[in-house]
Amino acid sequence: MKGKLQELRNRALEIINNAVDLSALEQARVDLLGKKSELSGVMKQMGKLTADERRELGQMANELRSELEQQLESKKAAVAAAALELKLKSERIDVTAPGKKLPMGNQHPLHLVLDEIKEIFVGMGYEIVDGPEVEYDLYNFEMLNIPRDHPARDTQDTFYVTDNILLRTQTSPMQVRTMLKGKLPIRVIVPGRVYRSDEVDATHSPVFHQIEGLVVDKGVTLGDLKATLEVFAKRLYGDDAVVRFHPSHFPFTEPSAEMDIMCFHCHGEGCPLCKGEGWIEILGCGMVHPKVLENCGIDPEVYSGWALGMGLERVVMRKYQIDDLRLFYENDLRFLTQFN
Ligand code: 2NL
Repeated sequence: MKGKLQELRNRALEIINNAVDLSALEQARVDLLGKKSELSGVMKQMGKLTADERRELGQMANELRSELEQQLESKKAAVAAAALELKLKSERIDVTAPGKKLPMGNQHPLHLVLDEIKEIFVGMGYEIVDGPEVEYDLYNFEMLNIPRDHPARDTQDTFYVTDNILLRTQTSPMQVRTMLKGKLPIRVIVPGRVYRSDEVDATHSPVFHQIEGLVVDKGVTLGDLKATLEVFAKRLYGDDAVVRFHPSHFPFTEPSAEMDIMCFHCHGEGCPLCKGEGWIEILGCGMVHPKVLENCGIDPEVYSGWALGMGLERVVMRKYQIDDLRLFYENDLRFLTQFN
């Protein structure tokens, strides 16, 4: 029996030594010291021994039990310490490590140029206003002197929601709303999203952006229009920008004009950029048609006004020589990050 205890001790110490975690140690404790353990079995057999043998073996067994308990405890402490160390190591944060560089966003080119244009007009005392994209036919067409049979009304161009409600095809309905409020004089810039039922290609999109402007006051003349737009062109394109006006037609202005800027590439000679013209069209404008003023409750005998309209995408495309409008909407960072 002594030999058995000796052999049990060796085996037990090895088991304890090999236990790698707390659950293995608990299992070892149950196996080695529990009621069904070999050691308990040895104790139970003590009755068969003589008193002397029992005293000697009993002492050995008790010593072995307390030795194993001690070994289990110290191994447990070692395992716990190792686990803690591992945890601390894996969770360590190096507060001195250099930070990760996050990619910085930048303004969309449409927004960049829109901000520039707004800034120029705000600098001249204009107010920026915006309004609904779902509009009444009345404000989008009727009040603007665009008759029922005008081609712009064609359902092929206009997204109708109901018979008399549509997605605005221009931002003018907001100028109508401004005039209907009746607070004069008016100096407003109206940028916004507009909708036309166009197929997508390099120069067309069913959703695009317009910037319109409206001035209504006593004694406003075509001279005011020309002077203001010339200053605008020079602020946007540089002091050496040269502009010209030529007659045009819009139902809501009379007279109507278009403003061109001398091609900044060939200076009027004609080149691929201006398609041989020497001049590039920038915007449409004109004196507000007396009928439009009247429709909006303003007496054309007392007040006059001028208005302008331009397509934001086209202005930006010319400014940065972008040849495909779809680039604005595709969110390709290789394109978008070129404008800062
Ligand atoms: C263009 C030309 C234009 C207007 C828009 C306007 C608005 C009111 C009264 C009179 Cl409420 N006119 N807007 C005037 C002239 C031209 O747009 O080519 N746009 C892209």
